[in-house]
Amino acid sequence: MPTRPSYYITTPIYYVNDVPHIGHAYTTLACDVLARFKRLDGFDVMFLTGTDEHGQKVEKSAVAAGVDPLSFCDKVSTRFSELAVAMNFSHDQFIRTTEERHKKAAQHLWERIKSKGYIYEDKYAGWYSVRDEAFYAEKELIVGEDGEKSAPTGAAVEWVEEASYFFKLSAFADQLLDLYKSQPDFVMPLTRLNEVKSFVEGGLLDLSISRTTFDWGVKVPDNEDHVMYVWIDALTNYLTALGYPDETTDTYQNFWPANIHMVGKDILRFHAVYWPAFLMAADLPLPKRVFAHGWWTNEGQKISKSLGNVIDPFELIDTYSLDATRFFMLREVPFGNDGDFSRASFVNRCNADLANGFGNFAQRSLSMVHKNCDGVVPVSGPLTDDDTKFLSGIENALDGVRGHMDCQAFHKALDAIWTHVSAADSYISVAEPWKLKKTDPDRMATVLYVCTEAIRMLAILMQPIMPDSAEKMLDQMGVSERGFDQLSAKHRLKAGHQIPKPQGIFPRFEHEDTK
Ligand code: ME8
Repeated sequence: MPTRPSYYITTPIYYVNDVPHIGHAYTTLACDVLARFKRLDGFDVMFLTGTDEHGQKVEKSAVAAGVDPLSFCDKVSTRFSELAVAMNFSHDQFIRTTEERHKKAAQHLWERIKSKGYIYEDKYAGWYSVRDEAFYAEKELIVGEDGEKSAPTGAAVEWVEEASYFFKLSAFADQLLDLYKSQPDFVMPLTRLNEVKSFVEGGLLDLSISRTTFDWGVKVPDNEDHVMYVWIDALTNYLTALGYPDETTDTYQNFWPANIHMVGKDILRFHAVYWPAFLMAADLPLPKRVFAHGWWTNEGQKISKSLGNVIDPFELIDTYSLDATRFFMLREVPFGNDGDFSRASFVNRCNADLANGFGNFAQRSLSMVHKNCDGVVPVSGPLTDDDTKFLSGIENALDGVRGHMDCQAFHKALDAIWTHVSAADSYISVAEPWKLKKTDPDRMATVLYVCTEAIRMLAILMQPIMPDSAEKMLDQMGVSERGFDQLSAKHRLKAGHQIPKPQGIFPRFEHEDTK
């Protein structure tokens, strides 16, 4: 039996120091859309998300909340899994770094890197940012007017001196540069690749990979005084989920190396420099791609708890529906760029593309079928050239959409689909089936058949982005086979299926100030 190609996609695992917001929902949504797309396209997919629960930042938040770190993690991690349910994410696993299997994997990877001679003991004296959970070199810091130093991200830094194990990162500069050269799509988009390259070209210092001044972390093997630096612990999660250190399982064999690690631009260095270097040191295969997307701001401002402008994805879903929320996030901003969230653009975009666009076309067509064709999918007469051209346009859209999905250009994939929504609108406006009932009922039946068939194919294509709405639409039409292989003239909609009175799927929203 031919085996299906495999596809392994991961989100960052989110810190549990804070509850989830739109940024977290965004990254996982992008992965969810890709995972759903690949499954419908015949791939065997492993989609991983989860929470990052160790480190000083999480420990401090637990202390501030007055609870022990694990109870704190249990509580906040649950909020992330609730978000995954609310957003209808289709992940195969939700990993937590406090799980035993993960501790075992992280310790194994450590020992393996150590056995190859890339870990040594010394003392760290330098700058650390708890907010970023990152070490910074002196030359990277920004000095404010008052002489205060901060991280390039704006986060506070503190001077740290403690016993530490080090990873010989400096030994991997050439291999990393070779990697970026021989596999230029290892980091995407291109601007991010350039950033990573210049960071490595600027010289790599060895990396401190253990801490001794707190103990909320995975213990370093054979030295209980040290806990692992949270990033070496966290990055290992991508292996843990596949059963590492057992490399013989089918799951590990099928899915490692990962096809894509999706991350925000803030954590690119960890994924595109440190992670491949750890894997090179351990002599393990490297992931195929790290994609770093852009940053959401809220009405022009950085999103932050202290500014009180965090966008709550649960609230968006309650206010605007799940699928409108999913659609807006990936349709509005070119994936990779920064994007500004505003309710006005949310309402405009969803009204134009969903309520007035696809929703209106589907509602009009299916209502006419219901009213004029005894509620059943009509029998089509011979198709005109225009009918065939319109339908084959949608049929052939998959290749273009696939190409965009393969380079994570979600906005282009949606654009490609919406070109056909506009074509559908023009088709029905020109064919005017409402005028044909008396003059040419056979032609009316054919036009309505073509419209219904277009809805079937468009709904199939839209499943990854709006799974609930597409499902409702396909249910209404009695379509049970929904894979992308169904986008072909061979699988045309059967006449005779009873269509219930159509329910509007996409509501029209009002602007806040006109309510
Ligand atoms: O960095 N816009 O976790 P984290 C877009 N635990 N995306 C955003 C965003 C925004 N305003 N804010 C957050 C960590 N994100 C580590 C990861 S992985 C082995 C360990 C998203 O909770 C974006 O994906 O700080 C970003 O990279 C991630 O949340 C950071 O999540």
